[in-house]
Amino acid sequence: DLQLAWQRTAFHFQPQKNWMNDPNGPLYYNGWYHFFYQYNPAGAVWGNIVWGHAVSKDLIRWKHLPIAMVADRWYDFNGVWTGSATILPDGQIMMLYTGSTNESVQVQNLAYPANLSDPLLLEWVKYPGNPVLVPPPGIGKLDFRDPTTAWLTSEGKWRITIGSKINKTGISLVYDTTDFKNYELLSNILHAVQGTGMWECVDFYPVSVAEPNGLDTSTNDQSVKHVLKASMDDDRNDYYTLGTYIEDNVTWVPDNPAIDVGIGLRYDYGRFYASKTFYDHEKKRRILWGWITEGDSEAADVKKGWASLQGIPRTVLFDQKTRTNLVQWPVEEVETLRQNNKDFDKVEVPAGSVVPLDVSAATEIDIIAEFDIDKEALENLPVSEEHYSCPASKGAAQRGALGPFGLLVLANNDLAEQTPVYFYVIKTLSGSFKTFFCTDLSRSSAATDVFKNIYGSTVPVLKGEKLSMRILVDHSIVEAFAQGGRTCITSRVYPTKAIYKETKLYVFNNATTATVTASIKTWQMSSARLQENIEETKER
Ligand code: DQQ
Repeated sequence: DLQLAWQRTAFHFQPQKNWMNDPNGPLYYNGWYHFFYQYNPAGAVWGNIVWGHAVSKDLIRWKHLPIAMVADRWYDFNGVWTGSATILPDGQIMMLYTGSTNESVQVQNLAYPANLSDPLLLEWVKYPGNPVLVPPPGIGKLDFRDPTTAWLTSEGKWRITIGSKINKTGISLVYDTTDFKNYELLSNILHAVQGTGMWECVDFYPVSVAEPNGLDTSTNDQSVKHVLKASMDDDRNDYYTLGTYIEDNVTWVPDNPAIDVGIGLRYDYGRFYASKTFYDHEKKRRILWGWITEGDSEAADVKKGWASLQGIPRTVLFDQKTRTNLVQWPVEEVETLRQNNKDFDKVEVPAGSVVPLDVSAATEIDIIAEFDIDKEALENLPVSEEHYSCPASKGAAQRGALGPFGLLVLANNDLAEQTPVYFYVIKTLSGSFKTFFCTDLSRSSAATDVFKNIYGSTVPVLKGEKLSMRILVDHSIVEAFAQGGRTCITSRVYPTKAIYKETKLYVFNNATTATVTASIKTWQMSSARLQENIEETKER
């Protein structure tokens, strides 16, 4: 089936076949980036979970390795679930992961490389004393999973946190250890938020408020804020909040309780779940991996023989301009795939128009676009909907004075299929502007069995800044970043007509009054997988 075959990506991480979910234990060791992931070796649906493993020199071109850990002990018999790596100062690697036992109890286990002088870390040993942690009193047997990377306390102990819930309150438990084998449960919890349900895949790390680089997980001084992230099992989204970690109290306090974990900011307003960061000490950056689920039917996944992608790894930094959010940006290495640059300088896009962009291929493309709104329109903008929201709007078809405008990706010739990625600007009752960034899947596919959400949220725009977006399109995935990565939207798209040579790119402006001027740079992306590329070429 040509349409299903087209959905496989050219430069996103995915196993050769079958089901994948959460990123696990990412780390940099001895010249290689290691990536482990939740994997079903037996099919394209969730189940039989083991740890897949791959390595790369650049986070983009991956070499698949044998499965790192299988479910071969009573304490992980029902699955080798999610975990995190800690690299000790002496170079040892401690891998803590959740096992679902033969009785489906969630416990934490320790594993380590059999041979640290093997840079590929092919073989993993499970500690004979496993499990190292079982659900403590008061915690449900099914509510205790996904240990974090450990960080050092000022006393020199290692500290981890593990997500859970009590009734409907999401919480994160804290343990101290010196050897990763014996643990002390602390009486304080790191944080709790009522009504948020089970916290999966908690992540906890410092960001520098002063420097444009990432920080080792143990860094803790006056120049940091701490990010707490939880993956909400109830609504399947990753929420993060900036705050302060108070070591003595073993607690973390959000900067703004109104946007606490599970209430406020999301890493991504599309599909993005169970994410995890690690510190890349080689390049002094913190890198975020996120699992990108499918938005088609399970039957389609079974038919194509695979399900899920990982997003392009992103560098994460505190936004020193707004000071209210993080910025996320695709790792710079992805730019090594860029070729055939085409620039479209100052394209006038009058209200209500669509302008084709002559790029030879638009299925594997990196796009950067900047928009200027004509001044008069901005000044004369009437006060509009105080309560615009991407998901609650009519998408790119809903016209306002100052938007929507942006790009139509994965579009075909007659625009029967199109995925608009756009800005929508309103003037609020107080007279200030508010900018929204959205992706509209409602016309993305003629297929009826795929999700057609309208995704998005607000994006902070500071005085004097142009509106800018970056979009990575790779067959069935579209990753969109606004204002340098303040707001991100990842979508899965399943066109039936806008595929292969029929995939086109347009700039559009569906505002009722304002003309926008767009400056757009595009690059065709070469494949990160040489072999698959040859196959695909044959197919065409
Ligand atoms: N996936 C794992 C769990 C985790 C969940 C099981 C999140 O450890 O809580 O595959 O997607």
